[in-house]
This record gives sequence, C-alpha cells and structure tokens, in this order.
Amino acid sequence: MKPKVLVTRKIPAEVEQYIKEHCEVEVWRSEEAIPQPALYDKIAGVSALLTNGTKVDDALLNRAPKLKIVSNMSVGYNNLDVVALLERGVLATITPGVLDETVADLMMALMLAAARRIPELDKKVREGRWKAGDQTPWFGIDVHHKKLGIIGMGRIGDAIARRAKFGFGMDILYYNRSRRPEAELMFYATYCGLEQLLAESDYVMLMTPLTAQTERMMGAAQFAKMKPTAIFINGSRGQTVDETALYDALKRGTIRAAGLDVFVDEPVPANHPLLTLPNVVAVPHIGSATAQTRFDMAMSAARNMISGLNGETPPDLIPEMRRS
Ligand code: 8YV
Repeated sequence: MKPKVLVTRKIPAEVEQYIKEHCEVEVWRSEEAIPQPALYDKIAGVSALLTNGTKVDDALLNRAPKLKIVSNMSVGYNNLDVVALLERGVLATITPGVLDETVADLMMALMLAAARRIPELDKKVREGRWKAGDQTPWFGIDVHHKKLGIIGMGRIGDAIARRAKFGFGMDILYYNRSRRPEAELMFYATYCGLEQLLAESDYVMLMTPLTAQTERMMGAAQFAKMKPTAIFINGSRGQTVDETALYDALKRGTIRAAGLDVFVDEPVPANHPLLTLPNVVAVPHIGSATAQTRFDMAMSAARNMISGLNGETPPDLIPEMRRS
C-alpha cells in the first residue's frame, strides 16, 4: 500500500504526478492557508507532510502518530520545532540551493528600487505629477562602487556578492557565524564584526536564518550605528528585526531607506506603520517566487519526502539531523 501524504500548498501538476507514483496524495488547493482544524484532522493518518511555512510543533506532532517526515518547501525552517521532531524521530528536510540565484536577484532589485526610489517615483508618474524642470527632489543615490555589508553569508549571500562585486563593482563586507575564506577569495569580501559592518556599509543586507540568536538582532542600537545615508534590506525573516525600531530609524532619518521582503506578521496588515513611509519598498515575501524556482523547490521537496519514506537518508535533511 502506498503511504499517505498531505501537501499543504498547490504544487505544479508534474510534481504532483511524480508524488502520485509513490504515494497516495492529498493536496490542499485553496488560496488560503490550511486552517488548523483541517490540518489536525488530516495529519492523523499521514506518513509525510509537504509544506511551506506550516507551524510544526508538539501540538501538531502529537496528532500525527504515523508521521515519518516533514518536507519543508523552503530553505528557512523556523516554522519547525526541531527538538519536538528529534524527540519523535520524525525527519525534516528543506530545499537549499535551487533558490539561491532567484533570491539574490530579488535582493538586488530591492537595493536598486530603494536607492533609486522606483516605487515612489513610479507612483508620481502615474499620478500625473511629472512636471518638466528640476529633478532635484527625485534624486536617488548610487549603488555602483558602494559598500555592501551582508549579514549571514551562506549560499544566497554568495550569489548576492557575485552580482554586487562583478556586476556593480561594489566592495563587500560580511559578517557570519563562521569565517568563509572561499567568499573572500571569490568576491574579495572582507570579514568583519557586526559593528564595523553597520558603521561602514552603504547598504546592509540581512540574510541570516531566524534562530534564538538572530531574533531581533537589528534593533535601535544597530540602526543607530548605520550611516544616515545607508539603506537596509531584509531578506531573512521579519522577526530578525525590531520593526518599531526600524520605523523610528526611517522616520527620523537615522537611516535613509529600507527594502523589505519579510515582516513579523505575514501577510503584513495594510495599515502597518512601515507601509506609511515613502522610503520603504515592500514586497510580499517573494524571494523565491518565480515559476521555475518554485517548480524546482516543489520537485526537490517531493524528492526529499519520497526518499525519507523509502527509508533512505534524504539529500536535504536539516543541519541538526545530519550525521557529521
Ligand atoms: C519562502 C523562503 O518560503 O525558502 C525560504 O526560506 O523564505 C522563501 O522561499 C517563499 O518565499 C514563500 O513564502
């Protein structure tokens, strides 16, 4: 008998077909996230869960006696209670690698959009407020040959640094849990402490995973260390930032602007204070959102899930479950 699996998001037909060859699959097809009662009801009988962002905690796992593997369709996995999974011997996988270049593209887009004020000025053009004459009020700031500080220098950081160094001639500073000599060789990146990175960078990009150590790592004290001309980009998770402190810093001119893909509450409420500021460029957590990359993520998540169900070691186990 094929194992039963639950997929909590629509996935491409080809990926669904691939899963069907190995499993009995139920897909939650609604645009809305699966409500908790439905999830609790369905999880009871399944051996695997393929999900994107669903909270997997004690309460859920207690209702899932047959569960062998949670396959997360993302590289971040702060939605998973790793201790609870380890205690029960339930495997967990992610989709690293396939989204690096796509996320890096978006980070460059946010940096350029904030520097050149693209959404703000697009709005002016559409409102008929483009008058011939002085453009001084619309001036932006340069990106090329400026200094980019990357906090959290993993694979996505590398893809950003490559674009910034070789496309835009930027100097790269980075701050990471561990030093990465290969990034220094490949992108002439300079490893430094967080304080130095904040003080010297023209653009600060936060790319770190959300952990107990990184939660609210960017607060009032950190924004105060940045240059008043600097721009902050967040591509990690909303919870790595104290949003009230970010709002104050942007409102008071402690920093110049911000580009945000992630928020503490997602979807971010339309009346969120940050969205009232013209110097904020906001997008709805779309770092990996291209058709090709989402296809690749879904396929990679499906492969991980089936490998785990077959009793193999899935290729992309979360680091806490890897052997060495
Ligand atoms: C999101 C991401 O999952 O992989 C991650 O950790 O943040 C993204 O790929 C995706 O944008 C949907 O929320």
